[in-house]
Amino acid sequence: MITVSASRLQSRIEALAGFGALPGGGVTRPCWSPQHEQARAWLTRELSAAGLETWVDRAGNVFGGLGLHAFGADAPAVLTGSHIDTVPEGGILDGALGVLAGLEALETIRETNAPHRRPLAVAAWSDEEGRYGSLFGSRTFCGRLDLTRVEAMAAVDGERLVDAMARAGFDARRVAEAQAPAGAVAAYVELHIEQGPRLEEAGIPIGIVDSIVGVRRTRVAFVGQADHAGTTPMERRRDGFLGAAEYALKARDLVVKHGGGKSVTNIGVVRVHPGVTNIVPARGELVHEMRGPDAETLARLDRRAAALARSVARRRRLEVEIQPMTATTPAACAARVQRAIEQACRTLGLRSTHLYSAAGHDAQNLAAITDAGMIFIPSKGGRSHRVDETSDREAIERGANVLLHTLLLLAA
Ligand code: HGY
Ligand code: MN
Ligand code: MN
Repeated sequence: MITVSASRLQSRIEALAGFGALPGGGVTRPCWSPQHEQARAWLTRELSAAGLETWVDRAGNVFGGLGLHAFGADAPAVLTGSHIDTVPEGGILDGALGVLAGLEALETIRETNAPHRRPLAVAAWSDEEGRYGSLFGSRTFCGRLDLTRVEAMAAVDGERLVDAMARAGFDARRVAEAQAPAGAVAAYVELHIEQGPRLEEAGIPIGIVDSIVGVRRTRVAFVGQADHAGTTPMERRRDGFLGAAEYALKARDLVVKHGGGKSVTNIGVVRVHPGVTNIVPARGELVHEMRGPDAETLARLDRRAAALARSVARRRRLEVEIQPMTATTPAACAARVQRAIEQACRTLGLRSTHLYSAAGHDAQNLAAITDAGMIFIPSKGGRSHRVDETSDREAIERGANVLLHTLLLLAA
C-alpha cells in the first residue's frame, strides 16, 4: 500500500513556516504581503521540483498539476488544496497542511506511478482568511465573487485589495479571468486541522466533514457626538463607544440564546473615533461576525441583531449604521467524497467520525461547482488562530495518507 513520505512533508511544513515566522513561534503571513509572496515563490519552486505542472492564475491562486497544465471541461480534474495565507499571529498548520499534504500526495502518486484515470491538481487559494474579503481566491475560481465590488474591497485597516495586489504584481481588474471553466473540476477534497477540540476529546484520528458553517460579517457603527471628556455633564453625553459596548454584550447573549445551540458570534475588530482619551467618543464601530451550520437560523439572527442595534441606538440617542460586509452560505459536503474518505480510512485501518466544520473553508465555494469534501485531523487542545496551534506528527501523517488514498479513489 503506498504511503506518503512523512519526513519530506514535515520538512516542507517547517520551511513554509519560515515565511513570516514570529520570534516566539507562529506566523503572520497575510495574502499579498512580501512574506506571502516569498512563500508563493517558494511553493511554485517546490511544485515544479516535485514534477508537477505549475501555474498561477489572475486571482493569485497557485496550482500544481499531475497530467494537467490548465483547467478545462475536456479533462475534469480531481482537485485538492487549501491556503498559505494566515491570520495575524496564527499557527503554521492552518492552510499550510492542506497545501503541502496535497503536494506530498501528488508527488507520491507520480513517484509510485499509482494508477489514476483523471488528472490531479493541488491549489493554494488566495486570501482564504479574508483580509480583503473572505475566501477570495476560491470564490473567484468558482465564479462566486461579485466582481463589481473588487474596487471597493479593503482590509479593516483601510488598505485596498487593488493596491495590495498591485504591490504583489497582480492586476485586481483581471481576476474574473481566474474563473474555472464549467465542468473542469471532477471532485475536491481538502485536508485541514479541525481547529477545535472535538476530535481530540473523542480520541478519533480522522474527521469526515459533512457540512461547513456559513459566516456573516457586518460592520455596525454607533454615532453620537464628540465632546470634552471633562467639562461635558455625564447626562448630556452621546457616547458612540458605549453604544457599541452595550450592543456587543447583548449581541453575544442573543446568539447564545436564540442561535439553536450551534451558532456562535465574535467581535474581534473595534474602532473608536476620534480615539483619544480626552474626547467623548463620537463613533464606536465594530465588525460583528456570526456563524452557524443553518442558513435560516443565521438569517433570523441577522434580523434580530439589526433590531438590537437600532434599539440600543435609540435608547442612547445615537445614530446607527449597519453595513453587511460578507456572508458565506453553509455548505453540505458531497456524499460521494465522504464515502471515498470513509473507504480510505478503512484501507488505512483508521477510525473516523462525521462532524460539521465550525470554521469556514474554501471547500464551501468548491461545493458550488463540484462534489467537495474535507478531512480533519485533531488540533492539540483544540488550539488554532494562535501561535501555539499544533497537531501531532503522527496525526499529520495519518491525515496525509487518508488524503492520498481519497484522491486515488476519486481519480480512479
Ligand atoms: O475564519 C475561519 O473560519 C477560517 O479559519 N478562515
Ligand atoms: Mn484560518
Ligand atoms: Mn484555514
